Amino acid sequence: MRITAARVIVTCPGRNFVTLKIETDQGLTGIGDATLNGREKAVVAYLEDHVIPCLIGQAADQIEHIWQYLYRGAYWRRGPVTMRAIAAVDVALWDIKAKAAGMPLYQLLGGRSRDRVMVYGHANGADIAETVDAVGRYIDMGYKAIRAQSGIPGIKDAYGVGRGTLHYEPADAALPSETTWDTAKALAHVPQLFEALRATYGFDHHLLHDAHHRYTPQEAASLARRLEDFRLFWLEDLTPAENQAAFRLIRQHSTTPLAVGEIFNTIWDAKQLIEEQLIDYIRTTVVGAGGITHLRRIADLASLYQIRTGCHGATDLSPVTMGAALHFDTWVPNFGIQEYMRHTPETDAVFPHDYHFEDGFLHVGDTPGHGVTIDETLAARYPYQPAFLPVAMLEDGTMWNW
Ligand code: GCO
Ligand code: MG
Repeated sequence: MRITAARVIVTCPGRNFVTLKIETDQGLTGIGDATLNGREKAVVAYLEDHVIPCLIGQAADQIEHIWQYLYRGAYWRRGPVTMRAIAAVDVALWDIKAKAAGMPLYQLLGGRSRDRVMVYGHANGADIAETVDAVGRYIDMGYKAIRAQSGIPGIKDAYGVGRGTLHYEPADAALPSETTWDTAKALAHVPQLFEALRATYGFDHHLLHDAHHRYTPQEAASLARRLEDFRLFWLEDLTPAENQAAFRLIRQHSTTPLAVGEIFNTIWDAKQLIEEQLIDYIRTTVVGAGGITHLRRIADLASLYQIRTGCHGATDLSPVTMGAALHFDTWVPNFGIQEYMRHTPETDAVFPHDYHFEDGFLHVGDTPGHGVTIDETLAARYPYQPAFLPVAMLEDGTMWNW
């Protein structure tokens, strides 16, 4: 089975998505997600100019060879653009292989390790009272695990606080919007949020929090320690992880479980964090790190150290990534949790899929392939809209980590 054609489909049913469709001489097709939030066109150009020409004529069933061809063969390795392009090819080829086998993708990976996949949703509010109410709504919807973020007095547009309740979208403007950050205010506020949540709902649900890379290692250690009594499922991205050794300081001071990795591209970004057991959950997902082929290597390394997966699942990862991730989650032995930010009905209509949510869990479908398709006629009705992620600044104008 040879690859005869491949093309990129860009659509914006409320937000931008980049999808690669691969066609074969057997009539089988497959799709993969290549969306890189706020930098979509860079991946489109990389795919169209540098990847697709190399794919035509290759054997569609040689997924590993094509992966190595695009990774080693490019000479220029890693990086979010390259690895998302590779992921799109990889997922489309797994989709084709599973269709050819007449099996859902999780069967090709080795079959089920579980019946269903626990997910967490995003509850947010302008202040603590609103977030407490939002968490209650997620509990009512059946969620077992909920991420909680709230506005912080004195901080303009604190990370994670949406404008709508369910469909929070950070990439919201044609140029980056400016938000502010103040660590002292956040450190005083976040423990109050979790105190209020535990006082209201008790300890029967998992609670999570995302610090979005804002703290220094020392500040991160102090926050992790102060949150211990509220028994979080995890505390995410406490400090930027380019310096993996920075997590030693946090680890020495707290037993709060730590999650990192949504912006990692390869196993090398996580190697020290995993080998020194500096984290508890690895957040990298299919589209972020070169597809199923590479993500399973990261998960296997993590499993040696009892580190579990917690795949990134924000709305900027399309339903194609969510579908592929659910096959991965259903198979991976060291599964932890899956993030699930719901897509809008418009997005769901462009990407028909066979997974479904029930009682706090996502259930993978049994359609051959990864179970997600694209309605190209509908997709064409939603042209690309420029949208950047915000930037964050301190009060004096110093650039900070968004
Ligand atoms: C998360 C993330 C997202 C990111 C977004 C950026 O934990 O879900 O931090 O909300 O900010 O994916 O594109
Ligand atoms: Mg995050």
